[in-house]
Amino acid sequence: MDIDIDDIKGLKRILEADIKKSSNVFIIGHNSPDFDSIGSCIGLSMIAKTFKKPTYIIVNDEDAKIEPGVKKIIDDNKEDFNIIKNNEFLNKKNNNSLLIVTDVNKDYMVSVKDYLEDINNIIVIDHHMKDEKTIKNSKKFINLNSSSACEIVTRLLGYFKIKYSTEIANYLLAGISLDTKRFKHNTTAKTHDVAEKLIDHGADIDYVNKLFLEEFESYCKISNLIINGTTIKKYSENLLSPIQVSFTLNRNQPKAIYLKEDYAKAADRMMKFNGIDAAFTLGYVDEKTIHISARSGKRVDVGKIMEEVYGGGNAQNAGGRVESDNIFEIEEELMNKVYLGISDKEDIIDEPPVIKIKQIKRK
Ligand SMILES: [Mn+2]
Repeated sequence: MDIDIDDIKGLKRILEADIKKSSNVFIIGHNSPDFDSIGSCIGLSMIAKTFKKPTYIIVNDEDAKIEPGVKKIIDDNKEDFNIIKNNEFLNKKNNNSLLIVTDVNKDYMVSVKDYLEDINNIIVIDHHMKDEKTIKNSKKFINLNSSSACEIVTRLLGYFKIKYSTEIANYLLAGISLDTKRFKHNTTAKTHDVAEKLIDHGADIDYVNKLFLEEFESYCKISNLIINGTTIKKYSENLLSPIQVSFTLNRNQPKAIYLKEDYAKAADRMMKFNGIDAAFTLGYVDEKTIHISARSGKRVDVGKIMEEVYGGGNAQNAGGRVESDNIFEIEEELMNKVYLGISDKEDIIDEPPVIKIKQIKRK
């Protein structure tokens, strides 16, 4: 059955009744969590915890793919708020579990999409438009006038008269600040009212801005790496649809050290460009160790290419390490491996139009 909840006091009543009658409570936001998603999860978890129910927040994304500001919030709260992955959710859920979905209402945007039918009680709290993919058989409070899920959750905390820490006030303010682009969009009198309450609770706009800055600096660092250090090779005679592979490394400062996660993010970001079939990013993680992150779509098996020398992984996602003080030599070797890997028919997953390779085309 689908129930629409029209007002926030109604939502409060339903939350209270449903939390009380459930054996445990799971809270989930959207995949690739942002500040609004994680902040509202933590706020809702505060509410469920006041009813002394085992309460868990599900974040199933790989650590390396979570933005640094959000990752910091998750790391700092992992234990206090039982932040778990899908597998633990599957172990702990039962017929009396309550699932609260926040900052999202489409089924394909939550990591537990395939298990929604197993959950008897789902409450969706969101500020985005509904469509045909909106989670079925749930109670929904969807308020398009709210700036953010954190705005809704901050109001709920007020109605429940729950005290919360300065840190939590900061997370909620970060969520509102993100979704309103720092109070410039979708901002109503209620948004300001809620922000004032958070500041009363000790929220500090400087702290919130610092969280944003961390995201921004990391974004720029990876953009620079991509812009200044990417070369693209075509590995095919088929002019209509050549296999295109990108190789990214810091060519101006080849000895520069980055975090392993940065290489993964750069490769992920390269894969978003149309026509890139595989992306390799390489660089140092300490003075002598080179890390390689490899990603691909359907046409190249990067796991196979990587496993030969440097490491391993699966067809779409692989990585590895090698010790060397000449990164360009390693890149050259990698390009050869890719060439050999692609020319071996077995390495082409999901057979595309016939691909013949005679030589690597160089720029
Ligand atoms: Mn949001």
